[in-house]
Amino acid sequence: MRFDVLTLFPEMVKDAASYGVTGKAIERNLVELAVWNPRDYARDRHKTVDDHPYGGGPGMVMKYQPLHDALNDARRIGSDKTKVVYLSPQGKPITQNLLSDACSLTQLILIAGRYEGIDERFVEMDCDEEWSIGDYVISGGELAALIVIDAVTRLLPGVLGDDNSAKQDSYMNGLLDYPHFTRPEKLDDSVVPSVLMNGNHADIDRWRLKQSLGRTWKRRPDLLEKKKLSAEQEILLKEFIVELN
Ligand code: 9D3
Repeated sequence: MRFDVLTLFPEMVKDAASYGVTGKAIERNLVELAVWNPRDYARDRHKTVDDHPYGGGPGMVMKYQPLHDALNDARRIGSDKTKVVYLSPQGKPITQNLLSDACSLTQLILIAGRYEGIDERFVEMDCDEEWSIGDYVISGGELAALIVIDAVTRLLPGVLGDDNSAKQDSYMNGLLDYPHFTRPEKLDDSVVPSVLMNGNHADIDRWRLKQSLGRTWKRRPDLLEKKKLSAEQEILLKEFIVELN
């Protein structure tokens, strides 16, 4: 899998991706990351990449030509399954399912905008999809591109240990995570739940699943409404609710 990011801040993307899971995946050649700066494709001597919006109004808009020429170079790398995605607040909200589907691509080209946005004709003519990271405002597409790169990379074969990916499969599936504890056993008056100290792994699994169900019920009821619970899960959630009272 390769990621190509069109951005006015290429170092921001390269640097941030060099840490942790994404950094390791790049080092191990499990993914490739290249950045393309539209400014390198500007044709005037001031290397202009933005201009005033037609119709007036505040801010600036990224010009078509530098984006188009940068994208053509990114495409010239050549890959059999390429998608071009513009990251914007107007996009389809990103979900784990959308990102899972992206894993079957061999090249994902991400367009990070700055200023008020980009010329709409680039979205229409050059991009395949428009994605958003959620209903809040950030200052440009770079952090959104990094989120996509991070979340997709974690799903690629060989990136996470077997241990971790199995866990991801069972718990990612529509429930929030259970609480975690490590040493020491006692912090002032707060102690680790005793079930975790007894070494009974069936009890521990049941407790964790109950916590996951209970937290999801309390904090994200929207997730539970979408999910069909098994008979055992229904019982555990009822127990959680009873134990609350
Ligand atoms: C405050 C400016 N807004 C005027 C109504 C428009 C606006 C333009 C550009 C808002 C944000 C941005 C920059 N945002 C992104 O590039 C972006 C983004 C986001 O802000 N929210 C959620 N997902 C994304 S993906 C890219």
